[in-house]
Amino acid sequence: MFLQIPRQTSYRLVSSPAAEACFIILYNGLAGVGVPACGVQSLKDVRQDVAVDNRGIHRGTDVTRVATFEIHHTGFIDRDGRPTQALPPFAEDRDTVVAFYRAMVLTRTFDAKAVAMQRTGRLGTFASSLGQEAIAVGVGAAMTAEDVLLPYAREYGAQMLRGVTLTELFLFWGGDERGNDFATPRQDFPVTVPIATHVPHAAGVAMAFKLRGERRAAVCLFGDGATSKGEFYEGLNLAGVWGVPAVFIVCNNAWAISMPRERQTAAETLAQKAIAAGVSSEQVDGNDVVAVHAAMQGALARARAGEGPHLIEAITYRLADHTTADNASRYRDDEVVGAHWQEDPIKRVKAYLVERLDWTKAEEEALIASCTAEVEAAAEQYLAMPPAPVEAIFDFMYAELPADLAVQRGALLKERSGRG
Ligand SMILES: Cc1ncc(C[n+]2csc(CCOP(=O)(O)OP(=O)(O)O)c2C)c(N)n1
Ligand SMILES: [Mg+2]
Repeated sequence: MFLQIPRQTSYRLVSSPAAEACFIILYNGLAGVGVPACGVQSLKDVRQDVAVDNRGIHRGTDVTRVATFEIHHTGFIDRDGRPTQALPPFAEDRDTVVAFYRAMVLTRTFDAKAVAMQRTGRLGTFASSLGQEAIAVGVGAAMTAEDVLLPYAREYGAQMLRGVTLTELFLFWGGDERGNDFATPRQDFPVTVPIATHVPHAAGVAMAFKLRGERRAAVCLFGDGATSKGEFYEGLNLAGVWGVPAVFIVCNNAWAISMPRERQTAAETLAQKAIAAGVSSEQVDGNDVVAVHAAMQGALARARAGEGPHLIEAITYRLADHTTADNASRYRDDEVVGAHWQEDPIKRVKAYLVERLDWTKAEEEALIASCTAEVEAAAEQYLAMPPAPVEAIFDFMYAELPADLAVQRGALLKERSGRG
């Protein structure tokens, strides 16, 4: 079996002209699944070793390597805020890093307020993005206004950067569909609660851009659990075969509700799932906003240049419950969660800012105060809004309401007017 391979995973697929196909996976020159556990240093050795496999079955010696692939993992800033390698130019630009930091702090401030409002009966079930702020911000900041975002549920950091207001976000999480009718960006998709169903949509959106010759990209985010669903494979397959300008981001937060990552898929990395669809892919430190942003910039540039889709697996950790309807302490250790707080994406950007870009205490206090004021103002605006008219449940699904629903709509209005 393979062990966790943090930096770079290297595979060689070897086929056999013999009746039964032979499938060998090697890691850094060492034999993996299905191969005798001796060191395999070269293709020549492979040929000798595969004559008889570890169950004594003859596999043939005349084999040809038909495909190779590698998954690379990139990180730039470690958990203490220290650069681990030469940084991309944007990471040396103070204004850019401060903008990332503010967006991440704003996300977390909104998050805390949303949880508090749910707990006090003023918001619906809410999916926290605690610990995942670097992904949404790194992605959202790389997009242009013309691109289209297809989010899952935890990416309001990206939605905010694209112009969705905090009031709209509160409305949505309060169960009010007006929260999805963004003033801007008009063509972005709303939160997609059904897991992975928006992956084929993203391929379709990107296909439209390609057909029209527009230099735009569809950007689709989803979780690790989504990569175990059919729609994920179908969407990736379409994107790969059509060669469309789409970027897929897997927010690998190690959990799908109570299902740990290792129990829902045997794949060694989630990035490698794209390879079978002919889609290039990579893995990044999802707690490092610089790594996420750099990967996104590259993927978007290639998509716009007509070089097709790309998938980024961003490794992070869900620090909160799955949603406010969950109690994660029933299925995971607080100690493990505590250890993951060391990876906090906000803490590390702050440390980087302080150490490298002279971020001051006064600037920090001003930033916190302005994020808090912004969130509080939006919450008040949301709470002050009169509820949507009840007949709105009929009004946005059809261009022309079917007769049976029109009857129900009329009956509802009559009943309500009767109540005075
Ligand atoms: C089609 C579908 N099946 C089941 C659910 C219930 N459900 C909601 S979130 C979730 C887990 C998703 O896990 P992952 O994709 O890793 O995203 P995360 O919530 O961890 O960010 C499930 C199964 C759903 N929303 N949609
Ligand atoms: Mg998950």
